[in-house]
Amino acid sequence: MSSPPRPTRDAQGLTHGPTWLPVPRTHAEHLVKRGWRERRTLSELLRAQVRSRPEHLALVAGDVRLTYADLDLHAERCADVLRTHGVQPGDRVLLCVGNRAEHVVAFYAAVRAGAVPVLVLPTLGDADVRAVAVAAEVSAAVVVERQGRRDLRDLAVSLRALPHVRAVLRPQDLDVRSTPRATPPTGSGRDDADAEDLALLTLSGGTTGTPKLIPRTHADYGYNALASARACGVGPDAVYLAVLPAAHNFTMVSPGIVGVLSSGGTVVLSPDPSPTTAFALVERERVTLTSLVPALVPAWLDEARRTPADLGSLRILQVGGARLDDATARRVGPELGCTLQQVFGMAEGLNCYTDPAGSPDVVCTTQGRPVSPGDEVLVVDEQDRPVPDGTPGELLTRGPYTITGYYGARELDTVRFTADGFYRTGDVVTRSPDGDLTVVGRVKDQVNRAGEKIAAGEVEELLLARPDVRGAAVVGAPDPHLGERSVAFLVVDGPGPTREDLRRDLTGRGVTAIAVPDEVRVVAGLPLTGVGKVDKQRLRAWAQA
Ligand code: AMP
Ligand code: DBH
Repeated sequence: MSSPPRPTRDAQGLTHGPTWLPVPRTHAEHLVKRGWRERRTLSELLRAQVRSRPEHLALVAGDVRLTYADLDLHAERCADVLRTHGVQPGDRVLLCVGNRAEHVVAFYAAVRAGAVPVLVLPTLGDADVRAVAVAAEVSAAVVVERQGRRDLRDLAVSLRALPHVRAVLRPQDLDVRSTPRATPPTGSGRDDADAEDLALLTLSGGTTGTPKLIPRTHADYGYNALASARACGVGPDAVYLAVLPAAHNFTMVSPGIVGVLSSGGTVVLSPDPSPTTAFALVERERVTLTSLVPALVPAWLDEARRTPADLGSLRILQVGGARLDDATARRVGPELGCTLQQVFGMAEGLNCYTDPAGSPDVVCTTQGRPVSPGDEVLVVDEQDRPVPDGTPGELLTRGPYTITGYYGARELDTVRFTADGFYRTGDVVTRSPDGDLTVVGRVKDQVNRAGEKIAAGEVEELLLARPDVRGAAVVGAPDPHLGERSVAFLVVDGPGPTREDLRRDLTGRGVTAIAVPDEVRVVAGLPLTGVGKVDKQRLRAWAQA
């Protein structure tokens, strides 16, 4: 692949030139022929459902209940609001709304106006949101005023001051509470967009530095959503509960909000991830599918034991975003009475799922297989040479819905992508002869103890296998003698193990003595990122303190 043209910046800091790389047309045509690329825009996928089942419930959020016809009318009206504020096709519109109906309405409205929503979690810090707004050169934003205890009004003011921003709206400005009874027929509008256009910018990272912008097209995101819906058996009878932040890629597309609404199902937004809130919604709305990060699973299992709520409608619990330990995985089926589905995905593209009908051993110990036959995966050593099945190596991937470059970040692209367009995931995985992937760690997530590399993920898995350990994270801390020593942060039941307990336990299980953490710190909880992944940056700072 020849090196792509670089964007340039003018005196006002605005970008000129390509900020993202469309798939070459002949390749796109090849993918369409194989059925690996959607030909309709995301909004056309929704409209097809509006036409098939206008009175079917599409969206529930708080006291807002919208049928497909209502959602269509609101999206249309909100698209007009955006246009009135000067939003034009191709413009970026930042959405920082939280799990509210307006997130979904504004998403489809922006897309209809041919604009590109930039999806931001309301837990992202002000400085990071501003950095995203600047990098994407957004021309408008929808920002919630409050999220939990966080006040985002100052952020809204500072966004308004950016030279490229024309309007900053609040969710209530979109007015989804009134019922717009316009003239039928619905689902007949037209988009200012084409399937090959940029559909949205989503964010990755959060655990390591400023988030990167990920350009996704209608064609690839729509395919991602529909292929995922198929893998999860999602159709019109599906009721999906969005417990995780709605703006996160897992919640949007795996199959999430876009997959469910493109398949005629119902999306229910939970205002918070607590099992008490969620279980009440499961019972009331007869939820069939929901998704969690591993950090939430123990509290859900505990609450399932005492809840009076009827969870009988729940068919699949998806868990992903970080590694679910095998011991907790085995508890899900028996204790929640539903099927566990592990999901290994990334906003950059690749989605892997375990088979809901698969053997419990595979479902509980692997993170599944790529959802598309067009996904290519390589497991490689440090020289990018493929390793044999069962040997840990870095996962590289390329495929019909995986990006080949970030948005406006050509320098980064040369590091994160190979010359032939594979994304370097940074994840260390093993692959079984059947093609199932198991995530064993991150490339750089290791402790370098006197030159010996200790894989944090492997030690965490061993620690989590203890009945008294509910959460575990291992990081390195600078050490005058060892270079780095390993520090295990543990969330425990009861007094928890001492270092000596761990030494006896781990060496008794045949584990090499250097893997035993040098220091054990019991904490009330592990610090988490906005979506709920363990925040290792913060833990490293704690370990040093
Ligand atoms: P992001 O690039 O921010 O979208 O985060 C994607 C990353 O989350 C992946 O590259 C993995 O490191 C991690 N991840 C997602 N799902 C899983 C999973 N099921 N098991 C382990 N790690 C996961
Ligand atoms: O962690 C992720 O980013 C993620 C996890 C599961 C994701 O993007 C996805 C599924 O699509």
